[in-house]
Amino acid sequence: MTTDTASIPEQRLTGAHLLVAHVALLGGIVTGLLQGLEHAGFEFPASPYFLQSYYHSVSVHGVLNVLVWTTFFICGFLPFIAARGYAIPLVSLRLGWVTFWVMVVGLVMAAIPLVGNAATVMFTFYPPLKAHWAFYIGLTLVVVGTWLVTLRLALTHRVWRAQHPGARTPLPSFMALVTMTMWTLASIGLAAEMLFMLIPWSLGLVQGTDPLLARTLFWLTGHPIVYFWLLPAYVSWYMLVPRQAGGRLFSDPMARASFLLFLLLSAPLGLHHQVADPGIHEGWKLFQAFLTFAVFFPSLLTFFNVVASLESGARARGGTGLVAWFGRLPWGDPSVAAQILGMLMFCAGGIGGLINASYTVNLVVHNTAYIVGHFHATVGTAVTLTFMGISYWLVPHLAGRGLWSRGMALAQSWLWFSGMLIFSISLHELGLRGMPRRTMISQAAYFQPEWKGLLAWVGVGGTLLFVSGVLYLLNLLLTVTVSRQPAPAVPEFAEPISRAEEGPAMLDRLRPWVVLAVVMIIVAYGPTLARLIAGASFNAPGFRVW
Ligand code: HAS
Ligand code: CU
Repeated sequence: MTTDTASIPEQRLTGAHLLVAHVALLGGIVTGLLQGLEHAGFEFPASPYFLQSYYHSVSVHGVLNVLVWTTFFICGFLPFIAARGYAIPLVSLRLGWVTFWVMVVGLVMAAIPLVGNAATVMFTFYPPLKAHWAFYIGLTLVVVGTWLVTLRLALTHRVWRAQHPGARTPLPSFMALVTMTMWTLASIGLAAEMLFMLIPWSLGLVQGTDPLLARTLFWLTGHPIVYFWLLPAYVSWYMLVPRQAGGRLFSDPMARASFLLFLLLSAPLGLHHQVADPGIHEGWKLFQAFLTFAVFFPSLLTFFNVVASLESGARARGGTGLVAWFGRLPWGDPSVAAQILGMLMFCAGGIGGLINASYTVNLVVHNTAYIVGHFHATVGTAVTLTFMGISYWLVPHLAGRGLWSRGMALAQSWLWFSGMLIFSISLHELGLRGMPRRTMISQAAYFQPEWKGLLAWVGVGGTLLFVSGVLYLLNLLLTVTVSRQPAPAVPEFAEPISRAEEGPAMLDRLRPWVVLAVVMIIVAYGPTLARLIAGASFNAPGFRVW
């Protein structure tokens, strides 16, 4: 199904994205360690030359981890996978490099105020917190870069289609294209918030802003962004891990259906982040709460399909029994182990998401440490540990040298998983005991004695995660610099048991689904946005509080 089509220059482009991603991750784990230790009772080492406050740290941590690490990894990984799926080179390497530099220029623009404490506004940058204009313009450029990635995939798709009329799109390429299309569509909310509200406001062109309208536009993109992080991990779970485990993909049509459902259902449900916001009608909040439960289904399809595929691999390796086969997966392969541990954590993290989404229960957990526990299990483990598992074959491939140490990689994966169990469970429980999120908690006047024991565990978990992160980065660094091992082969894609041709041709179309997705967004958001825009009052002054 695959041939190695990635030329050396194309590989360099992938490598460049991964390099930026990993530098960001380094900053993310250092700040994470300091925050975990602060929770455990150590004094936060604020300094005018480094991190000026706990909140400065949280802003840097959030932006580097969930915006930079994820986005740059994805924009390197998905085109790589798409090209292998199509078995032709992607069009215009030049467009690829222009895209990369647009994103890097944007990143540097955003990073200067961020590091300089002029954008201490968290990764959600809710107004009336106000950042330096370069932060908003920089992030907007990064988003524009992601649109160009979509464009490059779409142009390649056209070339491939002309050469293969009537054939089904290779599944990995289809998944990459659907993921980028979903994201491009969903990022319209963020683009509107930036262009019409935050950028003119930060440049002083308008005096005030409307926080509720800004938040609503933000979450129109802010929810689907979590699936922009998740779906590339799903690509690996469907297309690569089953093959790495010696098995086959259970069903191609079911996998396509799952991705198309994400295209339809990712965007029209961001209001589940605003259940506690006044000024939005409960009817629409409830409607979007139902849609949130609907987007659970493509993940259920994924669960079923991926478990069945893994089982086929484990049984081929001699696994037996109803559940005992699970032990027969190639647990000694760090790339596989990391990703299966990520899947296991996602079972818990995803169920936590359903709790968040349960309208009235959301009022109990909203803005508490519970949410921090949730997203460290999802983006912090399901996604991040999967990306680490992918790096364990991708980086050696790009570098042309074998992984420096498999043992260290295995230890790192288990350490991340166990550190995160401790960290995330403690935060969930602290949230249920009423501890707020995004707070320098050891300084809070309302500090509750019953939080103390659990907070120590947050420090322990955070430290284990830091050690694991350092082992990961060190292993990759040694791989690209001193490893003498021969470069490994890239894992082939899993062959499906149930093939694309067995499903309806509709599952290989994109345009009708995009139209339907737009209609869904208009139905779910139209009335609320129309009312908020009609009644908008741009009178909130900006604040710089830290
Ligand atoms: Fe979430 C808040 C609801 C998924 C990330 N979420 C957040 C925030 C982040 C985040 C970052 O409804 C905080 C934003 C902020 O700063 O305020 N989330 C959900 C729901 C899902 C969900 C219903 N979230 C994610 C994913 C994320 C992510 C994925 C990142 C990648 N989330 C919410 C809500 C809030 C929220 C509310 C707002 C809370 C508030 O009040 O602020 C669902 O998509 C989850 C469905 C998935 C599952 C898991 C299925 C399991 C699978 C694993 C397969 C396992 C295998 C191996 C194959 C139910 C697919 C196992 C093998 C065996 C043999 C067992
Ligand atoms: Cu959400």
